[in-house]
Amino acid sequence: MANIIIRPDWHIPERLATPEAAFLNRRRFLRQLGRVGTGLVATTVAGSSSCCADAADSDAKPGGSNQVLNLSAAYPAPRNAEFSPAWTLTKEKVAGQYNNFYEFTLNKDVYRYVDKFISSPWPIQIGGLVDKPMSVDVQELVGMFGLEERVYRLRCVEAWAIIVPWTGFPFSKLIEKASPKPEAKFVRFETFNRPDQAPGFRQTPHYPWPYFEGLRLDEAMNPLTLVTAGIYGKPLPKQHGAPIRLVVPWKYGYKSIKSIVKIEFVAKQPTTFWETLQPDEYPFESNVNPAVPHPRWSQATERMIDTGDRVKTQLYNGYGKYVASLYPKR
Ligand SMILES: Nc1nc2c(c(=O)[nH]1)N[C@H]1C(S)=C(S)[C@@H](COP(=O)(O)O)O[C@H]1N2
Ligand SMILES: [Mo]
Repeated sequence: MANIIIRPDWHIPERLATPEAAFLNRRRFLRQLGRVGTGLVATTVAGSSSCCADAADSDAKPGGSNQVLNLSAAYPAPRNAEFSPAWTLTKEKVAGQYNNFYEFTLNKDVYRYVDKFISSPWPIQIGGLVDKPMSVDVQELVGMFGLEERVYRLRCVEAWAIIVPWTGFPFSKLIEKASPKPEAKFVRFETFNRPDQAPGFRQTPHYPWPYFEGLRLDEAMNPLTLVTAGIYGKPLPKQHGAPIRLVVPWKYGYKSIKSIVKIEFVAKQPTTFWETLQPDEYPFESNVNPAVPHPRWSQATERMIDTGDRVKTQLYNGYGKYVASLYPKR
């Protein structure tokens, strides 16, 4: 197939440039958390409530003397002025009822199947080729880096698109903290694997669960790459990837892996879930590109899911200013 993206001979710069912190109001964030001094307590929520807010709810541990992190107090987070375009947002309800999350269902009505999914507590392992591996609960992780809001476009490979305000922090901050060794050239991400909490696993036993994805380290360090805990000024509803996901807005949506449990720094390009299933259709790089059709459909235009408007797809989903330099002409 002539038009498939050819896997490039990647050039990884010797020195990883530290992206300028675009905007972070950590002080305000910590104040909102009501956190003073040390002793973050990861909260435990027994069972799961019906929808959406449970990732933020927190209860004091019995007998615990430390202050409890109350993430709901951190919302809405301050908007980063650099990512505050005048675009019309996709309606919240539509975005929350039209999702891809194959752990639950192959259809778009993921929100109907999420009740059993327990998204708190949520330990995350960060390791591999790093000087400072960590195992932290998501609340503690978010407490380390603070939250900001950014309006991004998200383009699914299926040619639909949304414009939504995400709440998160630049992945580069976490990478700097973990301090990758010089051999680390890629990052691998993994989602939960709980067939008892999500019905999709058993409907697709031939899929290589758990869902896994990857980025080059320089893509991971790009200031656009957002570790995301919220949407529309609230903690992520389960169907959007509670309690923590990635958002990589210049790549097709499947790179924006949901409900992450593991982040690993590796030397070799990792395989990905979709690449394992269909390498010709879902290559590792997967940058949004209107000139490269999917083998089974055009990528020249996309449909906004709430209005049905058809708009022209843009190279790198319109984020060339930030990412074109990662992909020199070849
Ligand atoms: N773990 C996991 N992450 C996932 C997916 C999935 O099936 N499982 N689907 C991806 C796809 S194809 C898209 S388009 C986006 C959709 O994100 P949204 O539902 O929040 O709009 O999530 C991505 N992340
Ligand atoms: Mo997608």
